[in-house]
Amino acid sequence: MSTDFFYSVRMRASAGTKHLSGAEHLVSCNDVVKTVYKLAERAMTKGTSPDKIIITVESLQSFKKIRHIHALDVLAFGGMDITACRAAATQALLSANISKTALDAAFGFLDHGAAPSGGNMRGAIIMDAETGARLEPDPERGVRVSRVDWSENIISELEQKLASLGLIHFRTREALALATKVAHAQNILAELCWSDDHDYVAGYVSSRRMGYLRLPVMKHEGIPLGGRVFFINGKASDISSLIHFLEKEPVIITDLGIFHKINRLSDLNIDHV
Ligand code: WAQ
Ligand code: MG
Repeated sequence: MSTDFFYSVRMRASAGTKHLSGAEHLVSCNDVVKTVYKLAERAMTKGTSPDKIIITVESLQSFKKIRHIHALDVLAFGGMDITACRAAATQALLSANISKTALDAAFGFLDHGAAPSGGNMRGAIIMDAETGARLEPDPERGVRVSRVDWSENIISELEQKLASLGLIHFRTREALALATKVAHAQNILAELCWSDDHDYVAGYVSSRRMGYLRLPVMKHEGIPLGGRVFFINGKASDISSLIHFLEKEPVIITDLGIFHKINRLSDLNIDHV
């Protein structure tokens, strides 16, 4: 697909210093105005009235091609408590060649607030999958994934398939898009994530090979901490092109994977992960 007529339309709403909502779509020039309206509406209907809404429209003309990718398969765990979810996450990540040292470091950061000043980062940690060293240039901010969107043609099927697994929150759709882009980066072996919202305890572990393992309880209710860790096996010298891909290069998800429900850890056939 030519990108001559593609734009990124991004919205950020805030009240004082508090971030209220944000979203981004990649659309053809014909849909820019419609999308600006849609995002303004979303900003205005989130409960708290924003002091400020910033909508940015950027041409993607400098990118010769928009990359089209397939969504990760979704494997949704049900009926599991925090201990079982974390055990499943650990087992899956070990099988993706993340070391125990790196895993312990990653869980520690997400449990205690990954920003050096305390609290959540806005973006993600990039971690050496072997040593657990943090490689993101700005550990306070982290790396912000953007420029990824669902093709309009598959949105309704996506929503239907997620709903068939009982997943109806917009967060799942957005996290699956983000995880799909991340899993397509060179050097990234896997991702670990859970929400920083105190009333949203779900998270996931993902990679291109194992898909999106949706874990319903990755932390205790009421904890306002979470984050994302991208585990890499590359050298520090590759970091800037990795960050460029994650933050800047446009990617559209044009096809869906399979959607499965999993009820026990043993249903996850780790040999095939
Ligand atoms: N790029 C990189 N990291 C990000 C981004 C981004 N665009 N957005 C958020 N983060 C990091 C940041 O450290 C946040 O503190 C953390 O991730 C969590 O963000 O139902 O809601 O938006 O299947 O709270 C996962 C389960 C929910 C969804 C994830 O994340 C499901 C979620 P939140
Ligand atoms: Mg959040």
